[in-house]
Parts: sequence; structure tokens; C-alpha cells
Amino acid sequence: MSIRDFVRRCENNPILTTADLPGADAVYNCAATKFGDKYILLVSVSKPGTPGCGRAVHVAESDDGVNFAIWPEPFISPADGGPFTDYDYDLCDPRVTLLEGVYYITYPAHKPGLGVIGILGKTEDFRHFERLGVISLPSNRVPVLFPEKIDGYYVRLDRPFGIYNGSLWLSYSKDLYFWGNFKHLLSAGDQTWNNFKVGPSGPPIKTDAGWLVIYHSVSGPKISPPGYYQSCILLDLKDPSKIIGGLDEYFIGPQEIYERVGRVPNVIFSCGHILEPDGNLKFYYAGADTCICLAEVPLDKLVSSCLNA
Ligand code: M1P
Repeated sequence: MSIRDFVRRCENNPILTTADLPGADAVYNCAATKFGDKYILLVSVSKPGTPGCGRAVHVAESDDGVNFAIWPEPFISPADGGPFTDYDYDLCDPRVTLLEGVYYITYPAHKPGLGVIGILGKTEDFRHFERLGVISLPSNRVPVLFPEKIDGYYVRLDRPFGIYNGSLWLSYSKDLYFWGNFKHLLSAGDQTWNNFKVGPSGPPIKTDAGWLVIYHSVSGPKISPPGYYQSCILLDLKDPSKIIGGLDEYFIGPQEIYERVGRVPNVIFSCGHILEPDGNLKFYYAGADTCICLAEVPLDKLVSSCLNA
């Protein structure tokens, strides 16, 4: 049996589309978290006539994790004045990590001519956003924070790219601002679904067996359809630079019409998930860089499949 047999796409898919935000030409790659009883998505929004990935992140809110209302006003817009103005132009693909009681948000900002850098910010209420620092050099799309310190250090996934295709690295910090001790984690593989490049999806999930890291893999042309797939690896709890398991297949790939047709065809791209008390993982993802979708998968099946592969 394949892990894909345990993945259940939501029958309401896509759960958010441009019809929910007049004027947008895409509502897509979204971070996900719980805030009190509310399910929160931080949604990348692109508007016609603004080339690049987008100029705004909006909050979408829900009581059940399926039916979301998206706020008409942006939650994050390009910095207007102050030290971040030189970097913040295109912005999209946010990740949110609840760490020591604070909602930290990272996102890649892109200024033409400079490349993609990682910005760290935080929020207490999902109404106000405060930028804290530029935490990575170009080209890095995008640092994703672990939800707790490990052995006294904050840890993050990095995704450098450029001359070499994107790969996953780790780095460590004492204060969230200064990062180092870089360690390579994962590069593109040798299978049809992962042989071009890889990048992080949402924040690592702590399980009894290890840190579960969901990542996107981009395929070459030898699979149909060529595109963005999702898989995962398991990292040692005490030393996350050690990979202790991993799927030898993808758990979801572009299949449905809303995943295959859109601004960028054949893309399943995720920036976040929410673990329910019953052990089901609500996996939020964008279809074809255009709309937002939901799939559910039992976390223990992902973990056991990583260990048994
Ligand atoms: O079009 C698919 C994705 O391409 C880029 O992601 P990555 O560099 O990881 O391949 C980003 O532009 C992302 O926003 C987009 O969804």
C-alpha cells in the first residue's frame, strides 16, 4: 500500500480562490496555524499587472479549517520606509512557527537586482506585523523555523539556490538574528519525482519518532506530469542534521484539475499545515500557484512510512 492511499483531498477543494478576494489573480502559497480557536492562513496574493510572486500577504480565518474568509486588507505589504524598504518588494510564501509563545513569520523578499532574502517578523494578534530582521543572504527561499530550541539553539531549515539547484540545509542561532553552523540536509534525488530540486514546506513537526520535515520536490521531465510533488523525511530529535528516515515516494502530487491548470501548471506547493488533536494533519497547499486546497493525512502514517521505506 502506498502512503498516497491515506491522503484524502477535501471535497470542497479548492477551499480559497480568487472569487474570495475580488481583484486578485491568485490566492496561493499559505502559512497555517491555530490562534485560539481560529484556523489562520497567511495567504500569498498576486494581483494583475504586478509581475513577480506578489505584493501582499492576507489573513484568512476559519472556525473549522475548511471554510475560510479572507480579509480584504493586506496583513503584510512591502515595507514603506525604514531599513526594510531596500529589500521588501515582491513578497510571498510565508511560513509561521509558534515558538516560545510567539508567532514568528518568515518570508522571502525579492528586490530586482538583489535576489531573494529571508525576512523574520512576528505578530501577537494577526492584525499587526512587526519586521525583526533580514536573516539570510540571497539567494535563500526561505528560512523555516523549528518550533522549539534544540540543545540550546534555535534551528531553521534553509533553502539556498542559485548556481546549484535548490537544496535543504540547516542552520543554528542563539538569538534568531545571527545564524551559522550550516549543515547540508537534502538535495534532489534520483527518482523521477525528485530529480530536479527540493525545498521546505511548512515548519518541522515534533513526533515521538523524530522531526517530520515535509518538503517539495521538483521533477524532471520523466514523470507525468512533470511538476511539484510533496514528500517527507524524519530527523533525529536531538541532532536534526541526522536523517533517520524518509519516504521513497511522494505522498501527494499534481493530479486534480485545480492542481494541474493555473498560473503555473502541475504545482502542489505548501507552506504550512495544522496537526489536529486526533492525529490528522491538515495539509494546506496551493494548486498550480493559483488557489488554496486542503488534504488530510494521518501523521502516524507519514511517520511509519518514513521509518519503513
Ligand atoms: O511555481 C512554483 C513555485 O516556484 C518557486 O518555488 P521554488 O523556488 O521552491 O521552486 C516560488 O516562486 C514559489 O512561490 C512557487 O509556488
